[in-house]
Amino acid sequence: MNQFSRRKFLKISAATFGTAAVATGVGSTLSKTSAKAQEKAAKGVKQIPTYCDICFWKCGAIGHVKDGKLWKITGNPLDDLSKGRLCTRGTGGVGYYFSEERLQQPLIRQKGTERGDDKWVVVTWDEAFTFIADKMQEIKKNYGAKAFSLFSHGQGGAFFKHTLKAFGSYNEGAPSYAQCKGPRETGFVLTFGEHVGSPERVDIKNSKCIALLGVHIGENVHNSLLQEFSEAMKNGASLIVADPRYSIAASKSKFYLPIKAGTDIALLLAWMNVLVTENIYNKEFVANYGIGFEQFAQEVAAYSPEWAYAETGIDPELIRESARELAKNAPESVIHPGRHTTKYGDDSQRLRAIALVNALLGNWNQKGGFFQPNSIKVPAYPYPAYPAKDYELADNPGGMWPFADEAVSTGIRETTITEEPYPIKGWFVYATNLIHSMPDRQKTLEAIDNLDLLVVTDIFPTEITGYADVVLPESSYLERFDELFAPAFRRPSILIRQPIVEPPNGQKPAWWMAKKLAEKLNLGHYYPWNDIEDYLRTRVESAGFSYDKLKKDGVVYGSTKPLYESEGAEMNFYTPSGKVEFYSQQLLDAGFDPVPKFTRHEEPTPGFYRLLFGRLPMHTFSKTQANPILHDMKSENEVWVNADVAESWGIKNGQYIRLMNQDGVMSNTVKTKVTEMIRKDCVYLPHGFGQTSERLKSTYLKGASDAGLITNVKIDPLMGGTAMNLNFVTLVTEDSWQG
Ligand SMILES: Nc1nc2c(c(=O)[nH]1)N[C@H]1C(S)=C(S)[C@@H](COP(=O)(O)OP(=O)(O)OC[C@H]3O[C@@H](n4cnc5c(=O)[nH]c(N)nc54)[C@H](O)[C@@H]3O)O[C@H]1N2
Ligand SMILES: Nc1nc2c(c(=O)[nH]1)N[C@H]1C(S)=C(S)[C@@H](COP(=O)(O)OP(=O)(O)OC[C@H]3O[C@@H](n4cnc5c(=O)[nH]c(N)nc54)[C@H](O)[C@@H]3O)O[C@H]1N2
Ligand code: SF4
Ligand SMILES: [Mo]
Repeated sequence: MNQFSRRKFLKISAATFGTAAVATGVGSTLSKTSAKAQEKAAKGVKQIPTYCDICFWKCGAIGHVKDGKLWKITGNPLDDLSKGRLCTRGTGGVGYYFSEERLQQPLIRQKGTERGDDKWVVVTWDEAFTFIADKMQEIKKNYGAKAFSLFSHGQGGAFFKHTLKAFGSYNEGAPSYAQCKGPRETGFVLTFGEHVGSPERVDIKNSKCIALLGVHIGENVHNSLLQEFSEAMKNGASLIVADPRYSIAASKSKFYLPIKAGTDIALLLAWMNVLVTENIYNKEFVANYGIGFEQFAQEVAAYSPEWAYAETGIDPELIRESARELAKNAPESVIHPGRHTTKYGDDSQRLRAIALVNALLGNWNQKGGFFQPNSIKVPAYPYPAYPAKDYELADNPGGMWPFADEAVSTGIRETTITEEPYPIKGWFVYATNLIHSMPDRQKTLEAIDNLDLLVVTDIFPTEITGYADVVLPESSYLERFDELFAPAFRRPSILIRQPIVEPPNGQKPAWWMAKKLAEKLNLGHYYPWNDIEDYLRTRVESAGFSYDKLKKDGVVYGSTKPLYESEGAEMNFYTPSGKVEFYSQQLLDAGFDPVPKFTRHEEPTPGFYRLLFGRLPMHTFSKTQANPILHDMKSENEVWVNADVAESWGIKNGQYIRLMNQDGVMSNTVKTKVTEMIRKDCVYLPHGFGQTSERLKSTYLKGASDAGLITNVKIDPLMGGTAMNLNFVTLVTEDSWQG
């Protein structure tokens, strides 16, 4: 890194100077005083509360500006999600500011080039918005306002959504649903009538027994979750981990179940079987709140631990003992539902099975199980009404996925390709690298090919920006105000994001871009506020809180309602029956299994291994690999290969190999991690590496991409999620890829 070269240094210090002033409210006076006085005023340390954007836990944080320069970012001790500490990624977040690879100016694809040619013309903001607005009007004239879709993952997406709705465009999607937590929400809503939500409502710090099936807490780092998990471990909670890979969490477990990938439903059915047949389920909870238990009990009678052994490879005694451990500690025991649940195509049913075991433990609204979350309803800004939506949304035409309760990103992609029920001709992509986050990349490219307009807002020249017609460079979270964050958690709260430093090259925040675009579209009246702070103040004050206090503390809290039944939490279940549905009539009516069934998934042929993937503690998806600080910690991933398998191939630890999938797609070179800590029938690759944007030099072809190898996808018939653990790879050594 040469970010401290003199030129850059001057640029940074000048930039920081002005912004620290804004944040402390002395900007106007500073501008009138002498340079010397300004210098003096900039001395010392200023602390500006905000919330982190390196992942979607959105921890409360404090930006420290020392002598006018960005110094560090730490956890906000007033905030429940960070508890005063940030994770490695949160701390390293400042690297975004120092990166020299950031997008700096708006770009328009050069006339006469193809999407993906990566040939650009630098334009002014005004030129960019004129270009976009003209194109939008043309598309609207030809296809209607419905021919647009927003894809977004991040707080700033709210402003683009507002502009698009004002234009009459309601279509949207995000990979954080149909490629992530969708099946979990469906499985839980079907059973308990409520979402798990984010942050998850799991009362893990009070749990006496925790089970994790394919949830790799420790590598998956969601700050307070990890802190609470450690607290529970310290307090002697027993841990059950089912994972084909000996994860960090597995290394802390009392029971480690090296399960064959794709067979979790068999294990869950066997646990239900043990709890019911040994009569150790929570009878009071089931009697008070359950419905359909008799039919359910009959169904699970068939799934003995011996039956499950044949599917999962887990010793029947281990299945029994672990089920008894869960029961012994109930209701202070919990199966954490995980988050990234789009794995095999029957995922909503797998998550329903997880919900059902939890229901047998009787842990809903109970200490050590799931608590009843609290949130502050922050009233929307009083905007003019949007034009009526007189068309069906394009993400789930005909409601073909009847239990989807958010928009299906890959459904929009499909509609864009097929033009059924109508053409989608414009995509707005905000802070989501669709090339890396939606599986079956060819389909994404095919859909992009069918567009008349692709606008991408990002902070780096990532893969998705390469296919754009217009690229809008956003200021990073360290440099901007943003939408408020009001999580549903133990205590109801509102958090604010505010600038700590000025953007290094005049990049702009989402709210500003969305507002300017609205003005170009003659929709300026949809932004009756002039400054983002007017907007934020109006909303915070209309929720009954002091905006000034929020700015000063970074977080404000409302009054907490009871979390547990024992404290008076109401036991309402928003299912059709108003009960916990052990047997689901609504699933049966829609043509699905009322109690989950086990289905066998395709297995790898000899010489192939199931491709599993997950997280590294120091990176988030594909969005942090170019952050210079986090890049220094880990610049490429490694593929985990079982030691016996590696030996049979003659592959040594640290050797570079390639992976080739069942469809002949070959990965970039990747280092092998030869280990005993993974089953022989799978390999494991941390997600987010092997990026292919040549303009982003620090990440270009560093490591291998799981996303590139995921060409086989199954769609969850309940909610439209794309299952991604259905791909098999073989190992290719240098002599063969060269020969
Ligand atoms: N550091 C970091 N933390 C993050 C994120 C990040 O990018 N970086 N992302 C956040 C987000 S949005 C999400 S969704 C979560 C994702 O984190 P999790 O919800 O924990 O989900 P996965 O990534 O699917 O979990 C991967 C684990 O599942 C195991 N596994 C794979 N297949 C199977 C199977 O068939 N059965 C079983 N029992 N185990 C299996 C893998 O070996 C691996 O240990 O992480 C969150 N936390
Ligand atoms: N193969 C595979 N696919 C997956 C997963 C997986 O593990 N493997 N995980 C799935 C899961 S759980 C999830 S939640 C999704 C996540 O999917 P995405 O949300 O699409 O995650 P990223 O790929 O990191 O894309 C984030 C993009 O935002 C940009 N960015 C970062 N900061 C800012 C900012 O401040 N402003 C703007 N405008 N842009 C910014 C980054 O440069 C990057 O291009 O992916 C899903 N898809
Ligand atoms: S868990 Fe880490 S990366 Fe995520 S918001 Fe919190 S500090 Fe930031
Ligand atoms: Mo996710």
